[in-house]
Amino acid sequence: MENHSRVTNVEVAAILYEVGDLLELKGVRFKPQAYRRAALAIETLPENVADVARRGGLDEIPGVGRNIAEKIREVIETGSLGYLSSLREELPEGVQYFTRLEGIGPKKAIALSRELGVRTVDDLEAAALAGRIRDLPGFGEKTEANILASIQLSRTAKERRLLGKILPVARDIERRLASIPTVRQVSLAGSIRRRKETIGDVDILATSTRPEEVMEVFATLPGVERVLVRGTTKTSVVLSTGIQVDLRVVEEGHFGAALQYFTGSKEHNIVMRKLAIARNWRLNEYGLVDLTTGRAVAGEDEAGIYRALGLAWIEPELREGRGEIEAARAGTLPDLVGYDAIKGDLHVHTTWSEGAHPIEEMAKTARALGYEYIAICDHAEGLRIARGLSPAHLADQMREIERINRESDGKFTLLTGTECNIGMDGSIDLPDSVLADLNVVVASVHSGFKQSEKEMTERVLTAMHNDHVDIIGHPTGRILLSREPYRIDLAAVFDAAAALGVVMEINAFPGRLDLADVNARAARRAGVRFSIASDAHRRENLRYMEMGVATARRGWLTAGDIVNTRPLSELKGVLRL
Ligand code: DGT
Ligand code: CA
Ligand code: CA
Ligand code: ZN
Repeated sequence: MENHSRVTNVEVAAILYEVGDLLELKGVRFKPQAYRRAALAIETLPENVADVARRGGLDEIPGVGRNIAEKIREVIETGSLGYLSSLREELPEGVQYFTRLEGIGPKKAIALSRELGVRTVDDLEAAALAGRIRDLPGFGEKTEANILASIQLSRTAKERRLLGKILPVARDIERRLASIPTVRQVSLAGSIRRRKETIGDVDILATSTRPEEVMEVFATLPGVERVLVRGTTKTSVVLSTGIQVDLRVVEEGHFGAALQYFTGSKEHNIVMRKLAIARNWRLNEYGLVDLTTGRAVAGEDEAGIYRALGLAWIEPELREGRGEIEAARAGTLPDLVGYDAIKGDLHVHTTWSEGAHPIEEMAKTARALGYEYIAICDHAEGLRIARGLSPAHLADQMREIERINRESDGKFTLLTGTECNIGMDGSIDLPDSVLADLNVVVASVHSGFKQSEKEMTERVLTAMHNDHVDIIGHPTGRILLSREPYRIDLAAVFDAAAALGVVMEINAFPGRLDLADVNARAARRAGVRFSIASDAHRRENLRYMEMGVATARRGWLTAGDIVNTRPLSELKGVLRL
């Protein structure tokens, strides 16, 4: 494989998952789980697996033994895996898709494939509809009906995706639609406009003098794999990445009402509708209508809908039916932190540990984003898998950072720091004397997630009582769509954080968003201050900050709640730099 087409972690994971699936189909024991464990570890690896391989770190990845490491190297080098190809040849084509259907195990899947010669779920559905399954030995009419129902279910149950992955795709489509001359207005709607952490499907709204033309462009956009519904008011497509996108073209007079309705959330809209009903008005996607007079009260612009109901306009990030409408009525909505309010990033990795770019590259990109400072927080020794720094190595890094600062024009500052590891007993993997010399100490849990709630709470509290610890990194350890948060008494942690002045991180990495919106809101109520940090492992990741700000906004946070909205001069007081 060529250098420029290097495999992604997701691609490697997909291959390992398929090996696991096929081994299971063959009835092999234990190995399928091993492959899946390895796949999951790779999928959630914060660094490109090819980089890990290059420095010989593959077998340090949890779940990756010698044998699987070998396979991974083959995938990295050749882009494919011979073992997978031979497994595929042993089994009839298509079976792995059938076993993903509810109620179809390996035996049935193989029988269906062999007896009917079907290769795809579509073929299987056609066979079921033609009544060809009921006569197979061991099947019958009821099984046939169940298979049909499972196929339908698999089509409606949408997989959720990370906001950070989908937002750029959605914006690209939005831009393409906006560039059509007959298009007047375009907006994202639904969960993606609310910046929810995961997205079911993308909703887009537009107005145009020629709806058919807009739908034609939309249905034939590059990347569209399948058109699910095609009409002049609504068209739904599935992109080759499996993401569904719904476009609705509405009349200009209804745009505001439609935007309000399709932005949701459903919970928010239910409360809105109640307010309308109380006035004998009707609120739907076409407008707000006074039922007494039959006249439209609002509908053209979204703010008008809120105004007519006696409400301040509500930021989409707040529309979850969590008290925002009451606050809008009382005039107590928070002045949410703006996307442009961030002055620096307090958790950035470099090539000194597991990052892909050197300090100066990260600094350059951060400057281009308009930041005043970033804190270089590479891992410390305790995290072997991430090539953590020894105290001596860290001292070298500090000297390097001081040198760069000395040679800079003074408009941008690199802060020294660490993302140290919180051990099982709450200990920190750097001596106090080293911590004392650093500007920013982020401490995070990276292992031992299975501790009891009591143990984990004690562990984190112990770390927080270390005077040198400034920030707790990704405080619940969750990985979206794959790992639950560890058990911890967050209320106790937040109370202690407020009392001790320890800052809670909102980690902006798309798979983390940790603290989550609701947790951040609870922490704010407890008087906690926050850092929003990208946890960048490469230059481009610095842009993940936006997802962290979105999470903060969904947690009702203001700029004053967030330490890195302060200029460097003030940050020094806040973090005891
Ligand atoms: P998602 O796609 O699962 O991430 O979440 P949403 O919120 O984008 O949900 P979606 O795509 O099903 O619908 C988009 C918006 O349309 C939703 O946020 C609110 C509105 N909507 C959809 N169905 C209903 C409904 O049955 N009742 C009400 N009140 N609103 C609905
Ligand atoms: Ca949606
Ligand atoms: Ca939708
Ligand atoms: Zn980190």
